[in-house]
Amino acid sequence: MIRFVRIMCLAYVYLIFTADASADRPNVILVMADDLGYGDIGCYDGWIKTPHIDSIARNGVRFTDYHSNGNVCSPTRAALMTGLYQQKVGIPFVVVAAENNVNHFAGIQPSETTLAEVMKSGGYATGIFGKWHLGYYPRYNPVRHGFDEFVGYVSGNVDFFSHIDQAGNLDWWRATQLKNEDGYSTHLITAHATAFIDRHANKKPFFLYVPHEAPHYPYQGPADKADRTVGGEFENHGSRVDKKQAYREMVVEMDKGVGEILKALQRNKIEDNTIVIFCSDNGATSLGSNGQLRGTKGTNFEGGHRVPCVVQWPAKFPKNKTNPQLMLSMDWMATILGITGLREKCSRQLDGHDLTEYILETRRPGERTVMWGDSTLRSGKWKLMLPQKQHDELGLYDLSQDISESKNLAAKYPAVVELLVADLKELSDDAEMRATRQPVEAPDTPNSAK
Ligand SMILES: [Ca+2]
Repeated sequence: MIRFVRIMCLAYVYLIFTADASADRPNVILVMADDLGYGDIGCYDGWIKTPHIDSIARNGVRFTDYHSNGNVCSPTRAALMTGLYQQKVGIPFVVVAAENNVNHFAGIQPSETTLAEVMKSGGYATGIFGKWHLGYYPRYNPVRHGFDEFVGYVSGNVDFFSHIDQAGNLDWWRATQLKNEDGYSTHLITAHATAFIDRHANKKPFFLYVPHEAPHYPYQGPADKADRTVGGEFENHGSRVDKKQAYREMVVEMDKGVGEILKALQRNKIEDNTIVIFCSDNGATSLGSNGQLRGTKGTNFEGGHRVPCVVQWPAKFPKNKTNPQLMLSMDWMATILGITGLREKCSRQLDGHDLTEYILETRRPGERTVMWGDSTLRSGKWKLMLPQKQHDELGLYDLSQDISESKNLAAKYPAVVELLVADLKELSDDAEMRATRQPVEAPDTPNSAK
């Protein structure tokens, strides 16, 4: 009898605990800018005033050693959505709009497990509003990869007003239906995101992914007009002469959108238990600023992938902290699944790490070994670059002393080079061996409403 009572008590405690754990699970909002650099925004001493993004840093944690997985769009998004190196997802390159390029047919394959799929299977409502860039064909659509709702575009960029991609096709979707809307894309993305929050607040928990277009080209501010027409001739980067000023306007408008999201959380009284992450998908072009970092988008110098990232979770995370832990886009999946208790729902071994203890500062910053493509490795303070684009010699940099990568120490430390070259080969060979293969022709009918 005593044993029976004890078992019943344990069962009761277990039920209370799991019910509470479920009720307490935080909402998660992941806002990502497109091509925003380390030296662009206020809380990174940048040249553009961004009070709303800065408020997340004040209310939470600002990372100084956060990196996009890729130095261009699609690879970072592939890693962010799967928690894996982009090579393993078969997307180490940009999925392009032009159909005469075989990379046009690539995308996120049905065999992958996405962050959205796991969150959805764990009872979360899921939505994405903005840029997908993980495949043009219906099988690649976000609603086929764990998102309940999708409004936005699947290519790398659209006209901010006409929503036409750089191949001259209309690219604005509601789930799998091509359905244009009137408005400046930054405003539309924000409006859909805040409406999603209003719809789902205080029901079941939600995962909201807000991949903004700003400040990617075409450089168009909110007061401009459409440049692109279907089948027309246009300059991809837009018709504005003062492109740097347009860039600033685009970032300011995105920052206001972040403010609208924060206001929606306050309006619904869910700010305290909602994790809000803001980050970028790669470094800035020469139009923006990567601060003191060398290189730009498209290169493996720090300016190509060390980017802004701030996060707040008022209920649990510390406030107004600067965090030096090395972190990559692919770490968010393991971190979010760890926090929400959904890790066991994902059967894959992830490349990303759960960094919650580092964010909480219950663990001191730790050294890691990570790669960018098959040519660049970071291990602790060391950065190895094999000969590559804009770097035709082998490079070794000590980032603890030389964040601008100005002194190549390869000749001085040949033993370190040898060790890191071997580490990179091992990591890279493993990723290549496990890589998902991509189709070399159209996998299904484009623009269909299947
Ligand atoms: Ca980008």
